[in-house]
Amino acid sequence: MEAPSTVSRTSADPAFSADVLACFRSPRRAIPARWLYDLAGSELFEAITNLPEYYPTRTETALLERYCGEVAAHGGAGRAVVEFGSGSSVKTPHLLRAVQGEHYVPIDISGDFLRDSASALAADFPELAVHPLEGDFMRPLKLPDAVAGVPKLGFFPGSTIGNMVARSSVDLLRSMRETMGEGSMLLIGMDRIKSPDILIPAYDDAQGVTGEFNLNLLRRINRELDADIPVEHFAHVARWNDSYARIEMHLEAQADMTFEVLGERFSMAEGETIHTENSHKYGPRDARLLLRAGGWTMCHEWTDPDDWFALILAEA
Ligand code: AVJ
Repeated sequence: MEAPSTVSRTSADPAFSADVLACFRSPRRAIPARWLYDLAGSELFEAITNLPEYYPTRTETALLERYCGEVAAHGGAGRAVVEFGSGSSVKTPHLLRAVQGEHYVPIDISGDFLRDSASALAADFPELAVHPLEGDFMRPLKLPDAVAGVPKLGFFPGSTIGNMVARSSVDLLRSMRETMGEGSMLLIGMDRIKSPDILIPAYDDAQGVTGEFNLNLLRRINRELDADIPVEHFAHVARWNDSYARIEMHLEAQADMTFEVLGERFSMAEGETIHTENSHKYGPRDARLLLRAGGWTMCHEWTDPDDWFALILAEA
């Protein structure tokens, strides 16, 4: 008789293993950016937002501090705020205070994260009805009954839309429109196209934090997928791809190598890269066209004096 299995190897997320194996089996190696954000990756990203070279977070936060009153005046007042990806506990209070609506619906794929940020907010806004919704907002979702018939203001800060290729961003904007309904508004942050002299350091900082953030993906693969990738033989690379108007993050092999992932053997040659993230940038007209393709019309836009980042209010 066979002994019952007592092996307690941490079971890998099947979607993660599928994406990683597909990457190494393909000649064009790429891994979806969402896998960068495990606990260590999320902490490193948090550190990135405080770097002197990384202008987006502080620029957007300043715009929100300054212009949320105008967002309310341009039709946002009194609406239920629906936040897509409820991470940004520092940004949301500015909007909630200005809009003065009765309802807040934070949406996130991670239930734990959602409950933490929702309860933190509920403490600061005792009058606000908070309705956390666990789900994947890339698809249309059914909002809680409590906000049925209440006008809605979607909130999608952080230039998160920049992570997506054009086709996926349009799908997402259409899903948001379907989730919230016609007559809804959307406040979205988008990073502007600017000189690579500003962009590259923002994604390749002097302290090497962004490099650590990128390399953490390989460490995660080693940890969770029983792999032996020689992390020390990879270098972080940030490139401006002008024809796609995006910053690309890659991990570049510094030597020929072979390694194993989940029992399968792979090789990479010196100079080959793994593409790990895109960060698309949008000029003023690009942003409007993207929104229109997704079913939204821009009503107003606020930018910083350098025009580095835009906060855009649109309606469905
Ligand atoms: C979280 C997608 C907005 O693209 O600027 C920052 C991610 N990656 N530095 C961005 C990121 C490296 C960030 N977003």
